[in-house]
Amino acid sequence: MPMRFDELKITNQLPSPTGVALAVLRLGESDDQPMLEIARVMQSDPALCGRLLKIANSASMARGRPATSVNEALTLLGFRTVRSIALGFSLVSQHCRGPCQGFDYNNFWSHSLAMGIAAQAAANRLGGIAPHEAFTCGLLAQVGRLALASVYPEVYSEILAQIESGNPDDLRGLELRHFAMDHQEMTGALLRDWRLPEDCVHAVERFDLATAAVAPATERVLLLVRLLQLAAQIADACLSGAVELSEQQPELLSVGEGLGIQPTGLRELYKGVVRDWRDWGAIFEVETVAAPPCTELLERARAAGQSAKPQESIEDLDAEGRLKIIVVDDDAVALRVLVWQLVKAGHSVQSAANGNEGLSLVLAEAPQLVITDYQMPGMDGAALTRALRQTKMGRQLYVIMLTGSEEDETQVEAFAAGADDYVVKPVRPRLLAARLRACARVVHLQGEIRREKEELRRCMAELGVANRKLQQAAQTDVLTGLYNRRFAMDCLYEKWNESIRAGTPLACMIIDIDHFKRVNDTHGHDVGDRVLQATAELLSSKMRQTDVICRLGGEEFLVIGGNMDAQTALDCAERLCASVAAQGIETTNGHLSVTVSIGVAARSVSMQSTAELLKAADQAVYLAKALGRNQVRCEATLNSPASNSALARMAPQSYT
Ligand code: GH3
Ligand code: MG
Ligand code: MG
Repeated sequence: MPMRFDELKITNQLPSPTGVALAVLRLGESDDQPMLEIARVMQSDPALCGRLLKIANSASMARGRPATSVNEALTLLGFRTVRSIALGFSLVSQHCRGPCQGFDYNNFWSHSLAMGIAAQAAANRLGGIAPHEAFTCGLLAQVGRLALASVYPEVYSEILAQIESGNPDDLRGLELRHFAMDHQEMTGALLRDWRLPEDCVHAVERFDLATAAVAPATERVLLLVRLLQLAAQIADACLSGAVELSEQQPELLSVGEGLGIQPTGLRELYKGVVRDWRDWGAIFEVETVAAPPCTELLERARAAGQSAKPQESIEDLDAEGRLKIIVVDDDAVALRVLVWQLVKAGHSVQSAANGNEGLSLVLAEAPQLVITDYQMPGMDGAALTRALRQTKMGRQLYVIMLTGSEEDETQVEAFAAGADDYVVKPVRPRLLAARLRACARVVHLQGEIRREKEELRRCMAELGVANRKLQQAAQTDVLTGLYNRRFAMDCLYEKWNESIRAGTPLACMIIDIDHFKRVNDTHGHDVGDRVLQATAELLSSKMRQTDVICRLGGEEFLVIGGNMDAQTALDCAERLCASVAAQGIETTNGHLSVTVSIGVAARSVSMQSTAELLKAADQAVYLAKALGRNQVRCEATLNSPASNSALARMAPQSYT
């Protein structure tokens, strides 16, 4: 029997952001959030902070000095981008694998990430749509597929197998047949649930439909739809392993043209996307499959038996300021002279006789400086530098280009390829020494930045752990391990607002142990404590995971049932009441048993606040006590004649 979205939501199997991502999402919409508040929230998740820093410093984002703190990353990226990243990262990390066997989770995220990056790059180019918005839309444009795979793992697996084996029905057709809902609709529902902008929701709901053009939509939505269609095509190309766009993607070229992007522009855009996709893939821990030339070379070097081991980062200078250098030159004599000069100056030097050999050696050895000749047969100095700059290690390298002439054009080309400096041949020793000092200063500074970053990361990790512990302690009741009263009140307030916003029911119950004072008086306080613990354990074991149970104080507990109506709460309370009465508790004074009285209340339209809801539950407990204890009462029974006379016999008292 197919379920509706809100029913599916209760199953708790739908993908949803958690932890810090959820907190960041709740901080709101605008870019003028107080930075300190956002940074405070973010810092409780060191892993997320680390990734943010990486993204802020990634090739497509970095401007000048690298960001070394969360605050800087926030300023650089803007709150809304950070919000998208947190959301994406939270989803990817929770759903990088799952129960649906036929669903390729990694492929899904790899494609989604490429779509996000492509949509962002296209939005950057075209204007009209904020790039962070395009990124979120692209990343999540097909999240409904993940949701269906999560909720219906077996059936979805079968559907995917049917498509593989050539079932003429398309994926959406099969989804509709089995779930009365297709993944586009599911995507829309999820994005709406996460409160993403309505335009984004409309766009993801229709980007993949043949009817996209027919369904009425605003200009902005139509533009977003086109961006997503382009992004989907680009993502397909990325996953096919294409390093560059070719005529083999005529469909892609024509979608690009529809958006006014000419083939050359599109090729440029694609290159950028592939680069960012690989960078971000590493950050999000999603596999990306393209094989750019440098990886191939690395593989070749490995196959040739060299111990190619690309290193994460370059080591700092050693104590004497000695640099680890690789020199690449096809001119054997010039090479020997230069190596000799460098060794004499105290550096550690290795050499290669051509570009390809040089690339393999650099990737394997991770030096601090590469000095390469510009003009070489095969891979020249510029190509070598460009290939190096595509690798993580190569981006941090200092590269000096040896040029044959001082002509402007040659130097401009050397810098364009990514060189940090140049030296004109023949190399004059004093000039080279001066250049090396500049290089040493940069290497040293890089080392400092890296150490600061590591220190910061370590501090953030410690802070995160301490924060989490503190937060947990501040929310927990020590005796029972349940949430405490403070948490209960915050949580009730949140659920109250959520229930009003979403128009869903909300119930709560106050559970009070009967004649508990007698337990203390008869058996002592320790036994009383044991009874409290055992009752708390029983209550938690009987509730749904989504219900929140807390100790209000003394021998009183509160259960908050989000999305729970009055009748469900009553049934549940009856079961709890019977379970407690039936439970025997092992104590140092032998076997004991207790009973509870439960007051149930549900939010009604006439109620103005959580205080009124609690008061109704409190009065219902009071009534249960008056009517003889070991029973459940709800607010609706409060004004019956029987209850009025029972209440009249009781002394005024409150149970909260
Ligand atoms: P009723 O059925 O009307 O609820 O009677 P009662 O005895 O349960 O209620 P009353 O409020 O009179 O007594 C509650 C007792 O709970 C009094 C207090 O000493 C005891 N108490 C409160 N906190 C703790 C605790 O942490 N440990 C123990 N052992 N007893 C506690
Ligand atoms: Mg009591
Ligand atoms: Mg009490």
